[in-house]
Amino acid sequence: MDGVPNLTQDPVRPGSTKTYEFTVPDPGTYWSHPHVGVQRAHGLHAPLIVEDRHERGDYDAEFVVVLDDWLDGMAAAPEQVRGTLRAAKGMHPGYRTDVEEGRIEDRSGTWEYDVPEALAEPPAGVEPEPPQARLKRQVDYPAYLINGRLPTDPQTFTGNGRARIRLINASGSTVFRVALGEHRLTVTHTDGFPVEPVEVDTLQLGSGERYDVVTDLKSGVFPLVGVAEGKKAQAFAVVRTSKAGSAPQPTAQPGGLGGELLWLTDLRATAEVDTGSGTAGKTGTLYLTGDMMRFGWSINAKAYDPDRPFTSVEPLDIREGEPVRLDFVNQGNMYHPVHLHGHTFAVREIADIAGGAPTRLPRGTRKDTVMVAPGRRVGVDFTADNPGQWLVHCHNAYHVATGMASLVSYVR
Ligand SMILES: [Cu+2]
Repeated sequence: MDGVPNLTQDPVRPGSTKTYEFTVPDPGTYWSHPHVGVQRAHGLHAPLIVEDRHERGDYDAEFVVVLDDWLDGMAAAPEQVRGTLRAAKGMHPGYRTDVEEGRIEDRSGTWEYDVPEALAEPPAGVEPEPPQARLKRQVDYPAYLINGRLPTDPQTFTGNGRARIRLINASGSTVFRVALGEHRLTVTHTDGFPVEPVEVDTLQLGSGERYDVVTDLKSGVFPLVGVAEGKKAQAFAVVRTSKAGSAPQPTAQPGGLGGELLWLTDLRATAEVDTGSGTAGKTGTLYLTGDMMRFGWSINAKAYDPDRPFTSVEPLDIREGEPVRLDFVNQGNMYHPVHLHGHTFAVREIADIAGGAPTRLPRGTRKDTVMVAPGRRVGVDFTADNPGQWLVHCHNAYHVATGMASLVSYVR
C-alpha cells in the first residue's frame, strides 16, 4: 500500500479508483501524496494524523499546519518549471510575480554553510558565488501558503491553554523556518516519533519533514510564520486566543525567527522509541549526485526511472531481520531532504566529508526524512523489519522528478 507507481502498484488511471487498506503501527503526524511526476506540486496532498491511544493528550488545542509553495495557475504549471529547470543550464528561473505580500528580510545567511573549499569550487568558466546564493538557486514561487491560504487571506487558529502544533512541510522545494510571535516552542515529535522535549524559538523543515511542537498560549493575537529560506517571502497564519486585538500584518516577523534555532543534534529519541546502538550490519552508501548545470539529479549516479524501477538503479539488497546502516553523502551544493519509505530510521552520525571526527548521536532521533547539507555525510540505522520494495529519495519535488531516487530491496 506504499503507492509508488510500477514498484508496488500500477498507477491509478484517470477515472478509476484505488482503495488503500493498512494498519497504522505508529501514531503521529504523517501526510499522503502521489508519486507520479510533480503532481504533488499541484496541491494533491493531505495531512494524515494518527492519534495515540496511549498518549495523555496533555494539550487543549490542536493546530495542523501544512506549509506549501505555490505557482500553479499563477506563474507556470509545475511540469513547465521542471522543463525549464532542465533546459536552463544553470540559469536561475525566475517565477516571482507581483504577489509580494509577505516579503521579509532574507535570513538565509544564518544557515550553516561550511562547505569545504574544494567542494565549493565551481566548474571552469563559472563565476564563484557566496554560500547564501546557493540556497536561492531554486524555484522562486509567487506564493507561500499555510493550509492553502495566502498571507493576505490567512487562516486563523483559535484556542486557549496548551496548543499542540503539527507542522508539515508539503512544499515542492522550500525550506521553511517557523516561529510563533511571542512564544517559545517545545519540540516533542519529529516525523511522527517522540523526542526528549527541547525548547527553542524557531525550527526549520525541509520538504517532507514534520515536527510537532507544544506551547502554552498567551492571551492575544499572534503571527504564525514560515519563512521561505533564501526567498525573501513567507507563509503566514494567525493564532488568536482573545477576542480583542487586531490581526498582525502578513509581513509580521516574530522576533523568534532570529532566536534559538533547533538543530538535528539537539534531538534525542525517547527511551520508548530508542533503538539502541545496534551492531553494524548491511551498509549502503547513497551518494546524492547530480548536475546543477543541467538540473539532472540521481543517486550513485543512476537516475531513477519510474517506468523501469529495478533496472534504472542498483537496488540495495537487504534481508529481513538484519541491521542496516545507510550513509547519505552530499558532495554537491544544494540541500537534499532524503526520505526512506517503509521505515523510521535512527539518525546516528553527521560528518564533514572533507574529514574530521563525525558527530555521533547515540540517542539520535527517529526520523523518516532527514536534511543532508552540502558537504555532509549523514548516517542512519534501521532494522529490516518491513519486507517489501522501498523507495529512498530526495523529497525536493524537482529533484526526485529528474531521478534522485533509489531502491532498498528485501531479498530472500
Ligand atoms: Cu534534492
